[in-house]
Amino acid sequence: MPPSEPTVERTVTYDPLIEFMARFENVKATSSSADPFEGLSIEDRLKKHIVDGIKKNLDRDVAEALEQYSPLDIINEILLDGMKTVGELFGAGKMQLPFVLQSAEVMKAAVRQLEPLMEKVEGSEKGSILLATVAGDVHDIGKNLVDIILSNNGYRVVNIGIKQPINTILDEAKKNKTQVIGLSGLLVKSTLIMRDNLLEMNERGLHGFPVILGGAALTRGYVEEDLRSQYKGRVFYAQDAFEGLKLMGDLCGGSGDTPLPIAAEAEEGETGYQRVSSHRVGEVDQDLYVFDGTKSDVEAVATSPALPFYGARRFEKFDIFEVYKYINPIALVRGQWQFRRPEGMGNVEFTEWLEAESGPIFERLKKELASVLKPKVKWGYFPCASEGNDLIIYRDDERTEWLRFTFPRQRDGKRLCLSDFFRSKDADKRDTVGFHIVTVGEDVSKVEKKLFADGNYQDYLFVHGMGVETAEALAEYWHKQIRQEMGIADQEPEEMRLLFSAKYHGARYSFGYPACPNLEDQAKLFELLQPQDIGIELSEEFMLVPEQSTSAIIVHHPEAKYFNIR
Ligand code: B1M
Repeated sequence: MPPSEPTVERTVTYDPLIEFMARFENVKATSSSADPFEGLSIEDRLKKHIVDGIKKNLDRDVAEALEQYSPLDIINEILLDGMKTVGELFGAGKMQLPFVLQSAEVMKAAVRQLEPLMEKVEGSEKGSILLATVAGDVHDIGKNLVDIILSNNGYRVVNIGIKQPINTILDEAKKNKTQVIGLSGLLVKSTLIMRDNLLEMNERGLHGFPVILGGAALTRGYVEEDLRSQYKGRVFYAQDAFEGLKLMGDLCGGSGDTPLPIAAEAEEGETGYQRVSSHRVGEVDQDLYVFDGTKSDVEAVATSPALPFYGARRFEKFDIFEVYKYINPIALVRGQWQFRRPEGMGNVEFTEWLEAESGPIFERLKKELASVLKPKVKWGYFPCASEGNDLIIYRDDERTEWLRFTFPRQRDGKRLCLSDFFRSKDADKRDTVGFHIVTVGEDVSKVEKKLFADGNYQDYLFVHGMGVETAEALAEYWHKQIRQEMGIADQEPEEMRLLFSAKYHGARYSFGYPACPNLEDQAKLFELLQPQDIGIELSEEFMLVPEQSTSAIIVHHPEAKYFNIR
């Protein structure tokens, strides 16, 4: 996948994080020896455990609190108050997600200590939600972060996992008597599945469930205008886990609004909002694929690289520490670990701070995951030619058509289409195209699962981030090998930040991204590369399994850059 969101032209602008990238390694954590709990009341000590995410002596302080308070009061009056402060600090930009997760870990540990001492009291929860990633979508982490934040803020969460069909979602919501349904999904297709789910709920008269939707491909407008106009119940968009928490507060009465009855008693929902919008998510017009004879100004290059070899090969003997060098620290630290600039912090200070916070974590995980991450690559080269919006792939005789990809064309502007970067079918010689698919294997998912189940939330986030960004790093690393093999390594950037900004000869485009949005094209890539022998399978919904895998078509044309299709 390209290193960041695709834009027509990629530009490198100054960012304190760029400075940070250069200094990412060799940072040591600092520690202080003073006892921060000294002189505090038991209530303040417990809150401090939560807010500062300190587990040391938590069991001792919980035991002391039990001399004065019931277990339920400790949770509701003291610990949740601490979590409320955590939420407020996060909302005000004064606390980072990894520390929120650390607080949630402490909360979970305290609740684990108290739970055996409590009778389950009906109504002791602030509210309840069924969480699922929708059918066909394998993305887990976003939904699990929502789970962590909600369950450690007093809500009952029934998390039924990924790829969940609407029947299971509704059955489980009814069986578990949850008040709200929360759906997650990162794929464009998931936005359509969410719509179908809501329509199905209308049809079954189950619009009594308010629904919260979240995930990257959604927009607030799509949910709060389009979907609201279609769902007879109430539907909300949550940009992140904390918006989910706020919505749950509103919906379940936690912040003063009228509480919801449990869904089983509320099957008849109210009529929803009637706002209409023409905004559409997840649909690429068919006519973008129809070639009307008007091409872009891109001219296929006169000399194209000779095929380094024909067909697919595999490589598995990686030094993982070499691959780590290609991890984009911004994608890891800001994208995955979600470290943000603390309020009021200047550029230089921010760079130092990020280094001190994330450097040691990165160094630790590089070592800890060295035997867990198992990089494997399958790649290959094929003769090809363009015909309108199509890219034709030939057998090794260079005449027999094997398969063809059809790409969309920009409707206006430069009218770019991926196929334009290749020689025409009518030219006297064939062009060359590369493909690759990479994975770091499935073991890292197992580690993640265990961390999540054990309540080690902060490491769960960190390890997940390392896993996916190492997969991305491997793609970056291998693309460089491919440029060398193709003989187009003539514009190699000297600095990694320029590599991450794709400042090299040619480009790699991942299916599912704007220039080649059809995820179904993964099936053709599978036909060409046969990556099953490195352990990558294609799910029915065209997702790669293991999750930490990515693929691309490699274009050698010097003008090939990322572009959007409109
Ligand atoms: Co890729 N990827 N990726 N990817 N990836 C997306 C999802 C994509 C949207 C990028 C894009 O086009 N701009 C795009 C899908 C578009 C589509 O459907 N066509 C895409 C693609 C195409 C692909 C591949 C198919 C590319 C390829 O190889 N051909 C490939 C598929 C992999 C597979 O099949 N296994 C692929 C690969 C990868 C990596 C492995 C390199 C890596 C990890 C993927 C993974 O996580 N499994 C990756 C990444 C990192 C991304 C992006 C950049 C980031 C995803 C992420 O980790 N987010 C993503 C684009 C994006 O999101 N901007 C993209 C962090 C995570 C914590 O956030 O899950 O959104 P998220 O959850 C948030 C909020 O959304 C919200 O709260 C959470 C916490 O704050 N939220 C809720 C979520 N659910 C909620 C529910 C709620 C409330 C809030 O209440 C119910």
